[in-house]
Amino acid sequence: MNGTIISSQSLKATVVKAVHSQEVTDIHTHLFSPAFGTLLLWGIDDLITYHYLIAETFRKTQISYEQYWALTKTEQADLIWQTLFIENSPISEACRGIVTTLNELGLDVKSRDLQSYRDYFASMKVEDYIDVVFALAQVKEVVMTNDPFDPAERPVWLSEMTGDPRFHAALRLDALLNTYPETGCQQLTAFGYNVDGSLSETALKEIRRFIEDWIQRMQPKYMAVSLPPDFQFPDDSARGKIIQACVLPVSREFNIPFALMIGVRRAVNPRLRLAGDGMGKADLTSLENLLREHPNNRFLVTLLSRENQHELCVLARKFRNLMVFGCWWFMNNPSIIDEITRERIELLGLSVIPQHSDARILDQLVYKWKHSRQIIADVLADKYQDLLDSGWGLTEAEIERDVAALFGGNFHRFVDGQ
Ligand code: HDL
Ligand code: ZN
Repeated sequence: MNGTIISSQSLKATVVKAVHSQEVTDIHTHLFSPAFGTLLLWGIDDLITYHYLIAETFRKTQISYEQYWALTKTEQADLIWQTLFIENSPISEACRGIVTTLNELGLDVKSRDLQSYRDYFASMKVEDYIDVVFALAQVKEVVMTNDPFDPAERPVWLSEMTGDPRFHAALRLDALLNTYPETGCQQLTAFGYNVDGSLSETALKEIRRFIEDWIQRMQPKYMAVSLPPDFQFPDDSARGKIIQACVLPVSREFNIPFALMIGVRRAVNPRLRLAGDGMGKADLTSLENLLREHPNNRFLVTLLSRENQHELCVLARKFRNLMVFGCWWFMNNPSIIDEITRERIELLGLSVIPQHSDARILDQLVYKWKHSRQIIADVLADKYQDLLDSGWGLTEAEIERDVAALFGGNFHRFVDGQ
């Protein structure tokens, strides 16, 4: 063994240092490189009007949906700030996150002076601010969520734009897979693909061509789709047929994993718009079928129900073509991050991707990673202490090696098919 064996006394400090100094690959975000212009959200008013805080504000005010959506973004932020930060303590995870971010940026959060925060961001250029945020959050690179059906995003990909190498693409297929009969088919026809509602052989070939065209254009790290809790596979639905005939073969041919994000029930309250999505416990038999019947496909999977997390770990023990990732959305809260990270380490060791940020606003990287690093460090310190208590010897270099795997190495090896 190379290096000095660390003592129990120095273990926690060693783990905290390794976790907080390790640059991370953030494998799922809704961020955009500057080439996408205003699609990249940043600054105090975008932070405050994040859909998580919108949902929380409605619980504390009597404003109607119509009145709220008629406000300007600044007026919405004023209302949220007054409601959740002034009239109430910002104690929820989404609120505390803004406090952490402002504090990490060196702003005086005790002043609660929203205008002073606005003045700070007004003085910032986004290209410079990306460097500030990536350095503060210790983020090496992020993976975006890229939708070829999005009318705002699509033209940027079709232009001769040059991306920022720190922003990787992910080809998001929700519109194709979840809305093919309603809208996907018509949109593909409009894009020049010879498809039809009955998914003839020609249509399936054309859908493969569409996916291949966007793989060539985006060079994505993976393809992704979010799925409802009642997702079935195999399945005679348009989604089941397109996954079977198009996505899985292309995934193998281009050596690009398929990310499944299962458990979302879209628009349970449509009047909340982006904040109106809900969740449900999934039947993981469909995922099991995919893993077993397609051993040469690789699947990144994250689930939205806390009640699904333990069985996901057991499935991952059965199928090495399953990579468990992140504490997604309603899972991304300290109590649940702690619980599921512990069970993942206990059942899967160091063969998981413990976290992603899901950041929609650039500045969120600062708090989402600071908060998660604290929890992951606590879990790892406890697990390493259990190991030392069993007589094992550990070096600082080995802890750094393990953390590097969790914070990017596992992702790159899985994506590269190693
Ligand atoms: O479907 C997804 O990728 C989700 O992450 C949604 O974008 C959701 O609105 C979200 O931002 N969750 O954090
Ligand atoms: Zn997301």
